[in-house]
Amino acid sequence: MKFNKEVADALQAKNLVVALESTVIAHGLPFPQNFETAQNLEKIVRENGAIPATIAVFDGEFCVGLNENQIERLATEKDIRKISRRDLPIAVGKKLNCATTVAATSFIAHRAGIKVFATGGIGGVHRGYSQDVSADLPELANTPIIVVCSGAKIVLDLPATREWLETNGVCVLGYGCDEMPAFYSRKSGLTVDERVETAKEVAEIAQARDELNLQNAILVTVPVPKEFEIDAKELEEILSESLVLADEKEIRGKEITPFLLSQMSEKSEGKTLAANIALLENNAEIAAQIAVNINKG
Ligand code: PSU
Ligand code: MN
Repeated sequence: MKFNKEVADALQAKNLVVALESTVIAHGLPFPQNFETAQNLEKIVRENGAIPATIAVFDGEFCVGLNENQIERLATEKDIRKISRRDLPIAVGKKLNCATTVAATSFIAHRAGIKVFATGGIGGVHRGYSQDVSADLPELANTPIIVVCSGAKIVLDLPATREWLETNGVCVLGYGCDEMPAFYSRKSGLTVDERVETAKEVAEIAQARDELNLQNAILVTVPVPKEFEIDAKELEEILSESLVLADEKEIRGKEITPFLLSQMSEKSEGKTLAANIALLENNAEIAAQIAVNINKG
């Protein structure tokens, strides 16, 4: 594991570090928005009093905290592999360059001693193909970290994903909301386990989790900022068209999300992309505030 100096110092002094995911940069957003967003997320974490640690793998080394050149490589190079837990030995053994999913980022961040991790949407149970369950879910069930997100990726079966989290002991908090957000939409009809209003409450709940020695993640779900929300009906339309297309082209497994995201962005004239960036930025801000409050506790 390789820490950049800033992250190493920040972890040693206190624990004012927020982990950031890299798959969203390499495979979730198009260039150049991916590069700009990755840099902005780091800036937002800093402005809110914490140190950002974007996590990725270069030459088979787990990098915790990247330099600008590494972020640029993630945003531009074509052969960056999207890796989940199952790929970790391959990434290290074959000295690959990789972007880490929520599962792989959580794995590395937790082992680095980082307590808070911000992302856009977690993986989950796929629609119409319920054998495809993202490795994000079992990772969250077994990693005591705080993940700040806007729910699960919209392309998934959200009710099935919600059930999975409940069965497997992942505590789902609604940050200023009573329903679990549905990524681009603020509502899903699905409940959260508790509504919270402040970063301080999240820090207190996380502290209690640790005292109870529970090994599950806490999922802090934050709705997309209102002005970027996309009407659920409008979204459903473009999503089902994109799903049909994916099926026709026989796109499966880890290729499916990047394909659907780019299709939806095209069909919505960039609205889904703008919403995705807005929620990522908002989540980074809240994650930093949570990190600050954990350190006050
Ligand atoms: N949510 C998005 N875009 C993404 C992802 C999530 O809006 O690119 C990524 C995350 O890295 C997540 C991964 O961990 O997709 C899950 O992929 P899979 O379903 O293949 O496990
Ligand atoms: Mn999957």
